[in-house]
Amino acid sequence: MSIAELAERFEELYARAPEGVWAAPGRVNLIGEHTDYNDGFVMPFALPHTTVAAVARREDGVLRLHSADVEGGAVELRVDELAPRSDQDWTAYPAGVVWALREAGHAVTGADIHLTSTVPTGAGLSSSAALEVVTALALDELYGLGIEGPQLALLCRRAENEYVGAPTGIMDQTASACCTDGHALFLDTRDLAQRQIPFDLAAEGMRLLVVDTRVKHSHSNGEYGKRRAGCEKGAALLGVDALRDVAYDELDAALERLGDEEEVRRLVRHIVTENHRVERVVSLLKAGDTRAIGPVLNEGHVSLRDDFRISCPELDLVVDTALAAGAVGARMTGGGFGGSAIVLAEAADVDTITKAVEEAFAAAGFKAPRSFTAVPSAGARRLG
Ligand code: GAF
Repeated sequence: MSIAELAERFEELYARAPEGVWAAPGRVNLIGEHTDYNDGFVMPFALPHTTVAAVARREDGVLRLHSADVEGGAVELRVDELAPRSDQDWTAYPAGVVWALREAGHAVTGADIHLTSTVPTGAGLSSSAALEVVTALALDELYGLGIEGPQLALLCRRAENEYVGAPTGIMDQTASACCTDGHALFLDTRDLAQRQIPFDLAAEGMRLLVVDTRVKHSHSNGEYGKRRAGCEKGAALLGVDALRDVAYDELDAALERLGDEEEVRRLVRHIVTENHRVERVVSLLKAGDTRAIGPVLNEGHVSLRDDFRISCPELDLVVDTALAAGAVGARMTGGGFGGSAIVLAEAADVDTITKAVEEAFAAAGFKAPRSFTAVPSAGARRLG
């Protein structure tokens, strides 16, 4: 949908013109999974897929939300009655942002919002973060709040953690708010220090495929929270603030100290080795050795599958099939239990790999997967 069409539909819905149109992207994570609530490292990049919102302020305390992608009329809420809720309806994300802004002391007195999104939902590509960040950016600008990207991301995480009730880390919101075209974002989730790492696969004759297994994942099903609690238990048993504080070369000693806490040992091993993998990928990319990140991605998948235990047969099948068909590297990406896998491949092999994965899914009786080539794209911005 064009900006003009979105604005036109806004006028039909709300009988006035929007004050502006904003976009925020979904993301794919190259490496660094489940490290973001352990004060660790992550390395996502923004997708070209975005949530686009036409927005106008209101002064009467009313928040009206409408999505072109969902049946039905606008949902009307009162900003002073917003309170944490546990349903996962799409309106919880923008409403949660308004709630978080007001909790932080910003005098947001209402808004009319009409939006549409090309970010696949339930595919582990951060459609919820895109929805939060586009709302936050629009309201930040319209109300003149002057909140910078990283702070905007923190506010959106608060909406997700406290209003929606999903115990996520800071990666997705930061990726949507702060990524830049042609780069992956190396983020230290402890102090939120960022580095934009050039990531231009096309220039090297390579591609990064995203394969959506179409197994819907959900953060609220409890498994994500269980992993998080297990990591926190590990940090407590080891006497550190967060698992980030366990150095890679101290891992064996740390595992020994955990004795027969088998499950915690596995979680700790994943987090410590995953942080190390992010650092390795950063060094390899800096050295221009892009193909060498393939085996690091593969190790990441094995660690998520066997230690963190958040893969599923469909994700494993994408990874195994892609590697057998000549991929340079492959792994599941995002929160796990479904969603998407990424496949790093030579451009010339993409069709063969895509076909092999489709055939393997058909042979296994799985739903047909959906694949696309991911190009590192811009973060949240005003469109008009
Ligand atoms: C989800 C969460 F929202 C992120 O914070 C992160 O933990 C990710 O899963 C796993 O790396 O996307």
